[in-house]
Amino acid sequence: MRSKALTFLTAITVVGTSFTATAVAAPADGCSPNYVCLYEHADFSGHSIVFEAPREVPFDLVTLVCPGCVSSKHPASNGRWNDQMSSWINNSGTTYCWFFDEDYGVEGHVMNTYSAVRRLPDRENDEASSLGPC
Ligand SMILES: [Ca+2]
Repeated sequence: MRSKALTFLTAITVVGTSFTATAVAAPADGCSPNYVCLYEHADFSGHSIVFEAPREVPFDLVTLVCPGCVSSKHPASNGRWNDQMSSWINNSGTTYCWFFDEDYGVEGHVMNTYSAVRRLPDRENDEASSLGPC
């Protein structure tokens, strides 16, 4: 599993060219070196938002707008990054953690260096509200 993720990251670093810290339209086809990339949908699809590591902000997903983002689990979060993340890539040397609640609250989940999750389990899908180095 880990080797597959690393192989994937190697492949996508060649094509990754987005360096913005704002939401961008699909398709999100890569995550540049030294960036953490969050995706609205599984398989690194839908809207995406990227953060350069190890920057601390903006990690409060509750306040970040995501025009067009739709959460089937939490409709009240439509249009924001709160409760949207379904897949992620950490293409940096910094370990991050994402949390169910804002301000790094409730149930942290480790996002290891140079790794990716293509599809969060149902229980964790559309739940991330904050993240940061950990
Ligand atoms: Ca989602």
